[in-house]
Amino acid sequence: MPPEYKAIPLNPPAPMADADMERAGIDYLAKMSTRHTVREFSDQAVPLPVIEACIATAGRAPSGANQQPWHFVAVQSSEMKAQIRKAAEVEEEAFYAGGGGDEWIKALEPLGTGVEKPHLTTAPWLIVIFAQRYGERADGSRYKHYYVPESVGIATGFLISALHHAGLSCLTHTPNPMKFLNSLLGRPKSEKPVMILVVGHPDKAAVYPVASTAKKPIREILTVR
Ligand code: IYR
Repeated sequence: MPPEYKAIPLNPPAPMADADMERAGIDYLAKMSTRHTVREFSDQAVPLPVIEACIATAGRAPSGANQQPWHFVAVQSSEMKAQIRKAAEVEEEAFYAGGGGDEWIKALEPLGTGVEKPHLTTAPWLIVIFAQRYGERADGSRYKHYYVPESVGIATGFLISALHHAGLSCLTHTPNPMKFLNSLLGRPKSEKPVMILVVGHPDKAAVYPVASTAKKPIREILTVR
């Protein structure tokens, strides 16, 4: 072992009985099956500690070489949300006017998306997720980050799951391109914005697309060898 390697005992809990494991797996499936991406949010406030706890959970995700190549900006400022909405809608206008290409725009039809993004100003929080393409030391020198998209994807999954567990809804929003978020939020050019998570309570009249209920069955997504 290299001299840098030090380890501490895991001290795992007693293994669960097979039937309890299955129950727990099925219970979690039931819980996650009630998660739906929504586009209509209530303006009801959500306290910062809730958001902090969920982002701390995202920070527990595994990552390439434990480099944790992510940064989250939680935006609650109305002015900033309005700026993000304005910039995002400019880009969506170009996208839906044909910039996205016919095939892409057609694929989105069953999901009811469009240019208008009122949720960007209604929801109490926008969490902007940045991927750190490389690391920067205090002296400004750079070091490589490994498996950045995979790591940030896993952390985002943890975050979405934590938000749902805390009783909140979210919408994964990806205006394209998103470069404007660096200057707006003062993030360095080493970071690439990958997603805006719109977070809050759903509006009482929120709906979700019928098309989104068509999940691939386990037999299609799983092969056991
Ligand atoms: N960014 C656009 C388009 C969009 C793209 C995908 I892929 C989606 O799953 C949903 C929307 C928008 O937010 O409308």
